[in-house]
Amino acid sequence: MPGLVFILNGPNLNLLGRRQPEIYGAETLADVEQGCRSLAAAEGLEIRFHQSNREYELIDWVHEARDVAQGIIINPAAFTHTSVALLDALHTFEGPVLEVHISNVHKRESFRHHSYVSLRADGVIAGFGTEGYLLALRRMATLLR
Ligand code: DHK
Repeated sequence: MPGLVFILNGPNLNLLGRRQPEIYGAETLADVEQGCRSLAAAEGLEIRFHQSNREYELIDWVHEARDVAQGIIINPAAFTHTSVALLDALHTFEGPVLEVHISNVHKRESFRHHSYVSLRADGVIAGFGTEGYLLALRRMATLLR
């Protein structure tokens, strides 16, 4: 399918809106998905939006994206800082990969400053709140044009 983008979300993001709202904001992941769906329609893109607390599920979606998707937007959440396996999976994907963090990870604990995923990502957005997903999707539309 032309213009299909996977938007993948890692652990604890299912609690968005209820989890440390002073850091991650009041929007829920369903709100984020809805915003992404509206923008994707306006940009002529299709999206598949997924969240999992399990590393292997995120890896399996990256593998699935290899066959059907043109781009990946990923907020790996805590797996950002720990997962060589997710990095390796993303290295097998040929299209653009954009990494999103809701919070400004560089303003937080030092263990959040390093990202394995950034070794593959074509662009990184951090600290723009949930609006970061929309910015990433706009950039993805440009890259896939
Ligand atoms: C989300 C998380 O769950 C954290 O583990 C990351 C990221 C930051 C975010 O800002 O979206 O360190």
